Amino acid sequence: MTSSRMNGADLLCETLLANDVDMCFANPGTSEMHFVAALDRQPRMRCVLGLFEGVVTGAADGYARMADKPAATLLHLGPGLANGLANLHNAKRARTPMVNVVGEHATYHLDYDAPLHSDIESLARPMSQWVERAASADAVGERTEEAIRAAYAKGGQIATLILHADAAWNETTKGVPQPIAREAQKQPDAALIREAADALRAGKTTTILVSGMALRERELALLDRVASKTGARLMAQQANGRMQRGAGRVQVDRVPYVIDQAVAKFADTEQVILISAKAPVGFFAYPNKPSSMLPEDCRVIDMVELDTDIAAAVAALADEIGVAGVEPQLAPRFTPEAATGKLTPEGIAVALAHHVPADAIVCDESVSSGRDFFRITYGSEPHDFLQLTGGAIGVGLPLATGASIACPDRKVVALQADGSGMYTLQALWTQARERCDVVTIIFNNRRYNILLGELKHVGAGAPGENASRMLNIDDPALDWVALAKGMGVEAARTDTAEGFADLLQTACSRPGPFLIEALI
Ligand SMILES: Cc1ncc(C[n+]2csc(CCOP(=O)(O)OP(=O)(O)O)c2C)c(N)n1
Ligand SMILES: [Mg+2]
Repeated sequence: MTSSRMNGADLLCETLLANDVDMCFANPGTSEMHFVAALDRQPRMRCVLGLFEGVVTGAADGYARMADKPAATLLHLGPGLANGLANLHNAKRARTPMVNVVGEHATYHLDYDAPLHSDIESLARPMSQWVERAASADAVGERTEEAIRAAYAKGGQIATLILHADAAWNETTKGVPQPIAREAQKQPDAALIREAADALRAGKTTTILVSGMALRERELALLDRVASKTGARLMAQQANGRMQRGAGRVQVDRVPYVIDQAVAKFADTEQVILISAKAPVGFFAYPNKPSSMLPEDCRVIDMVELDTDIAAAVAALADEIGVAGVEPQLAPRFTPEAATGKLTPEGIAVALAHHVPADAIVCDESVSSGRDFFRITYGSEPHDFLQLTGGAIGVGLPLATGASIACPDRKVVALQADGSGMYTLQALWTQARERCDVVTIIFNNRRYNILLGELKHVGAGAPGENASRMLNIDDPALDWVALAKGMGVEAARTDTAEGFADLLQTACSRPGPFLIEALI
């Protein structure tokens, strides 16, 4: 592309590409037409359409978690952005880097209060760490560079660039952009590493609680050796963006979701060392239960700041402790005995342990059905595990779609609760269109099962007529096979453990999207 013919939209596209952002998940409108035209002139940019903005932002999240680099999204003014916010919230919680481009009216059109006009900044800010406008074609390049820098900063952030239509369509005087120099990650703070090491050597009951980049295979192996040497317990945060697990890797448990179980886990913990993790708190408050899961006098050492090079910090801690000669304890390949009879969540987990292929990506939004998954699959083939991170349901199917687009050679298995799946089921259409290699398992219990439990936990008693109608989704029953087929995804249904194992094995051994409706 020659600079003389570039408009602001071209400059945006070229700036993204110059910085290796070559994936754009989109749902455009009129104000973004010049950006769409610019994408058309630049075949190096891959564009994937989502039929709802929650699919767009969730897919961008899944993509970045696997690609370790941001995708761009294209969203239509305030309402388009607003439709995508819940999954931006999840992405923010996962520390996913992302560059959102939100179209906006031409600068001079704002005065007319046209129907789609809204306060975009106010919508963007809660779910974005960086929000700016590009109001002229010449400003677009610099703003885009700032957005990319912001996306990579502090371990991964959401950057939202508001692009005025006239900034997109006017010609720019700027030339073809060069890649920007990104800020280097901070080296670990030697004093903090020493403080953590001293604590580990103090003979106290200690948990090393990890998340983020500390959940990669190599870092977990090092931390396991640190834990073995010092007698500490290694544990993962309850919800994590990405975790490497399975046979040949360290077996790491997560903080339980259920408050009583979590409090019990930490009951005699005297110290917690946080590595890229947060001190554990209840997902919600419950009457007469604590908000923090840690005992009151538990010492908390936060070993790394957000923008620290986590791999370097873990290596420094291992050095300081001295782990030479300590072998990591790696999970052996292990498959539980095959399940039989009526299909249960446990039976599904057993089949996963048998049939999920090596190097798969497992995306988990199984909500109440997935609680035994870890225990049963420690010895499954090694895989990456991506989770719902911000509690805003409706990320599972988009997440799997984005992960598959980032890693087309790997099988993706989506564990999807039925109620949550209905939020963004349009992702199945994108999977079919992009030929994504995704096996979706719908845990069809025909209810918001977790909420039936929560009703009890908050002390509200048994559900009556109105409560039942808000927690059961069985009338009419959703036909997931028909829904999937309607969007171009092959599907089948089963209610037995044997039938499920057969379907899973078949689905895992053929390419392309497939959905299994598991009646549990
Ligand atoms: C965006 C959003 N809306 C609503 C909720 C409240 N909520 C939590 S779980 C849930 C239903 C879960 O049902 P399902 O996905 O079928 O999982 P199950 O509990 O049956 O395992 C709802 C509505 C939420 N967490 N996020
Ligand atoms: Mg359900």
